[in-house]
Amino acid sequence: MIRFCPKHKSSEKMLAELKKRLIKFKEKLEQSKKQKKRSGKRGIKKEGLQAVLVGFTQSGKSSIMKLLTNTNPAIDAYNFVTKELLLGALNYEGITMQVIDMPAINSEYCDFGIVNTADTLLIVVSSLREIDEIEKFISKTFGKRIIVFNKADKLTENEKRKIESYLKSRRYNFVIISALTGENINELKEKIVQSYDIIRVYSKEPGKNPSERPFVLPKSSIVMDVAKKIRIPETQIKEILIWGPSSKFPGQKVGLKHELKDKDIVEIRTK
Ligand SMILES: Nc1nc2c(ncn2[C@@H]2O[C@H](COP(=O)(O)OP(=O)(O)O)[C@@H](O)[C@H]2O)c(=O)[nH]1
Ligand SMILES: [Mg+2]
Repeated sequence: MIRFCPKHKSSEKMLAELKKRLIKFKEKLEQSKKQKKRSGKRGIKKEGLQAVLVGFTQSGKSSIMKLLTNTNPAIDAYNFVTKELLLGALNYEGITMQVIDMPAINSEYCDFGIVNTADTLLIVVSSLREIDEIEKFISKTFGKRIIVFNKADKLTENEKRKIESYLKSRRYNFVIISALTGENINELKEKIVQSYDIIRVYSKEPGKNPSERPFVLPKSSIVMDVAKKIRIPETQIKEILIWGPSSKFPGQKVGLKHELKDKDIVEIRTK
């Protein structure tokens, strides 16, 4: 429009206005370019089930990351060693989950875009007062929370009991572990799985052992959902037998609408 605007006295005002708008527009363009660069730097796509390790420096996040996943993060007695987040896969009983080792929650490197959207927060502490401190940083999160009290190897039995009863009284979902000795690491893995709204269901063929890998289904799934996963058409089904938490007795016969529970075993017999 500036180019086509007639250049004479009566259009001066209009031309000045247009030039002002052009400068503003260029500024905006520059800003949005910068923003794109910034957010593109650490674009990690959320895939499946995601847990993120949060806590202060030296609490043992990277040591736990190493135990949970196939990664090899830097672990040090220096503060703020982790400056970039690290992505790893946790394989547990046939389920694959994403775990993220996040730089210290109070450092500029902490990515709250990820912390705020994670399914599960692993709140790593080695003293009780850290919990309240961390909670100030995670008010905008919606993931389930697990307090991971680390460095249990440094505690006496008496200290452990006191910490346990405090955490119970606060109704925290917690686990007391040691990344050094590996104490309670499996309990931690189990708690991570249970924090997601999923159930594990094993299928079984007549006369055979249950499958090694479970089907991972949303909570309150029914037998029909498993039949769909195995691609057995409804009309082909003769009977359904069930073992595990949702059964009244081992090998109970149920219908397609039977609601499943975590760790159920289902046998679908066809005609
Ligand atoms: N005694 C003991 N030391 C630990 C444990 N976990 C981590 N540490 C030590 O604590 C320091 C910080 O560990 P690191 O995993 O780097 O913590 P981060 O800063 O939270 O990532 C290192 O010197 C570790 O060896 C544990 O369970 N017991
Ligand atoms: Mg670290």
